[in-house]
Amino acid sequence: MILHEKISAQLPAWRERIKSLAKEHADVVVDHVTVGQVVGGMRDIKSLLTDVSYVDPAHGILFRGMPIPEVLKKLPKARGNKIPLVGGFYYLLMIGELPTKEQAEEVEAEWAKRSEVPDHVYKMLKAMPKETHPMTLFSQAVLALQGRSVFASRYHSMKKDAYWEAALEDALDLTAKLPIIAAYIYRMKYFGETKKLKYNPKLDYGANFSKMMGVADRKGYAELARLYFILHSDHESGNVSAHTMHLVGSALSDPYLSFSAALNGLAGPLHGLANQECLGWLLDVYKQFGGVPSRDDLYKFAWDTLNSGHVIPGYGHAVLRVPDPRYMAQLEFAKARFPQDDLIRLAEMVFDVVPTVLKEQGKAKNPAPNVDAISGTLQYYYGVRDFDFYTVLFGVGRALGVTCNYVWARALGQPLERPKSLTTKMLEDVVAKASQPAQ
Ligand code: CMX
Repeated sequence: MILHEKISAQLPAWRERIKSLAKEHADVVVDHVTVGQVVGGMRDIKSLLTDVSYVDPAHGILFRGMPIPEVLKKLPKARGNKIPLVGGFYYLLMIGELPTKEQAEEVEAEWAKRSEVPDHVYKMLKAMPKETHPMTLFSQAVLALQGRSVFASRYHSMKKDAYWEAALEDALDLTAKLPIIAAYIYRMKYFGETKKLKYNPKLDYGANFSKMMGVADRKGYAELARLYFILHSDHESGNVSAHTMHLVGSALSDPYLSFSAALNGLAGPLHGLANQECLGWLLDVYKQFGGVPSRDDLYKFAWDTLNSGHVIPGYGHAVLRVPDPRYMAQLEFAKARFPQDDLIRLAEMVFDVVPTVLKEQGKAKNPAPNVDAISGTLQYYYGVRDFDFYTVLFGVGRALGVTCNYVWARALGQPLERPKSLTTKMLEDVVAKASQPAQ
């Protein structure tokens, strides 16, 4: 298939580049590590390698070097739609080149062929207690597919050079099944529906997802689904979900094991769970003031949140230092389609007021909105109002980026990840030594 051919063609040159770096330049210093970084979550230490995406602190995410507006403009679209085909975007992430419409459709067709979810996954999901969090169900469903891993089944018979081909098979099989799995979790958990879902090969990834979700405005929601999956796909390699996928994959655990682990990281409140908290915060404002409040009331509400010891969800970022372009793309999507919606007007007002409040407080390094500040609001507009489901949507998108990274990590022979740790005493000794006057 097309992705296989294209990667094969690119591989010799990539392998040469990595070999040269590893063999001829291994001692060149890239970065230095401070005590603050060791005790502070390894923040900003330059120690991961990926070509799939890069987060520029001053501009935001670049997918294969392309900013979001360019991605949305240049990638092929299904007739009558404004948001690109997810299949074409996957091609871009995997291959690093813009696909033609035929190439995008080839990936879409590949997904349709591989989309069927085996019976035991449905049975397992149905057997879980009603109160199980949808992210737990999602992660379990991915794990339940692990028995189908081509990578795991070929592991003992294939050479290292061929790992990536098995990984690509798993990447396509896994991403193909996620719309059904996510939509099934939604229909089962919130509507008690347990009928198996079917992927329609005549529809693309986004349209299939929209149809299976059963939202009223199927066409509008298909556009949102495409946008949402594209925007949430990748954010370089250091964020918790991408890093988890990379770390677990570095042990040669197959893509199912690795992605299930990544989802467990995504389920954390400081990562993917934040989107549900953001919408909750907006709705709290809306409820408290019986509608969109005045700027002054919102200003006070934001300060009350901070004074009560809470963060303002959806604002701030570990790397970005500007408004997140993923936030901007979603805001533009909403303003082009439903500018008068109360929650969108409120989200815009929050964008105006909260950065001022955070700047006055003087703690957050970036007082601007991140991707999560508005994503739930858009789902809410289309009638998907079960907050705890939102991270599942994030997970479907995130699979696109992390599986590309997994395939390339195997293709380029990335080794087992194993940083070194110190004890507190050792770190104190480092500090004591550094503070001694030079002899
Ligand atoms: N509201 C209140 N305080 C905030 C804040 C916010 N939105 N963002 C940062 N701060 C505070 C931090 O809590 C920290 O306080 P302490 O020094 O008391 O610990 C201080 O400002 C410095 O933090 P930072 O270096 O600017 O930010 P971090 O890299 O530590 O954290 C993030 C980044 C996203 C976790 C943080 O901004 C935050 O908690 N935001 C709200 C939750 C959120 O939106 N999460 C989604 C992130 C996107 C994603 O990964 O999905």
